Amino acid sequence: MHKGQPLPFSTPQSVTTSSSRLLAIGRRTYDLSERTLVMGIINATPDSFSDGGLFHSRQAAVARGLEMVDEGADIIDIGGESTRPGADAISADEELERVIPVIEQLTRLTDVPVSIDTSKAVVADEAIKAGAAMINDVTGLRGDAGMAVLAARHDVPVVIMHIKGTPRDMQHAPRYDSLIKEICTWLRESVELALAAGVRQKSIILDPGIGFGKTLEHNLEILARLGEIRALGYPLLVGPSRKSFIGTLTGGLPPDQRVEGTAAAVTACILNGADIVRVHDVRAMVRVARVADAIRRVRGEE
Ligand code: HH2
Repeated sequence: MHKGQPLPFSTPQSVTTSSSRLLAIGRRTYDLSERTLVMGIINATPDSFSDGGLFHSRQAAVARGLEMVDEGADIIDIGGESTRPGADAISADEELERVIPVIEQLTRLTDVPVSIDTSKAVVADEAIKAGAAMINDVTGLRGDAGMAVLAARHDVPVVIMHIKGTPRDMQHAPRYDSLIKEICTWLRESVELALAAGVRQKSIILDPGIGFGKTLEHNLEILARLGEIRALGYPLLVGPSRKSFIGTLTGGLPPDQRVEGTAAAVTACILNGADIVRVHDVRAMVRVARVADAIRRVRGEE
């Protein structure tokens, strides 16, 4: 098995060495000290800011998932509820109807792990039963009191993302006295909540939540100071892909024309310590990640 390929779990290669940082997701174990993982985004929604409506049909979502696998995705993240600023919440039934058939079909066709992007425990539960192997919760386990226990019960990795407010109100003039300190304190509290519920330490991944209750300046400060968040000691996931701060910085380009801006942000993420990047443009960002990883390696950092 050559470098860069996922290691099958429980083979001799997957034994932890002092320099490896292993993350087991479903049937795969990734060594985060080797390279940055690329998580491909599928929004099975009619209204997502970046690709709304494109993958609303089951067939289109599954086809895009398989395409992302070919393009080199390490994880496929499937969400059924848009979290764009001002988005309306939807019912659990509607969310389940959107995501479960896609997860069932996709996990039958690939062993690249699927993550469920939801803040509802009942959706995460059904998604895992349908084949998902990871939970991505944009409320950092605070949106649903049952989420932490559910993650512990299924013993799956969980992404704890920072958000200030709710998707409905998060962009109404967000203010921080000390941005990075407040994010770190908030994430630490969610980690405590997870551990108290029985989530294993090695299953926790942190995310500063680009665009979730943050201004343009906040997003830039987070990207520049990611190392301070990574110092909390957990793998770091960052999701800058096609977000509005990139549109603003590039003269108001619409989401589908933000690929170069996303490439710059992904490079910054990797050079500043991201372990996983969550992106729409998988083929392009896998290439970006390989170059940024090579530069990071020269600096002698994992
Ligand atoms: N961003 C979005 C959704 N989920 N999860 C994590 N962990 N980190 C993120 O930055 C993140 C996320 C928003 O982007 P997108 O999924 O493209 O849009 P929408 O929420 O409108 O579906």
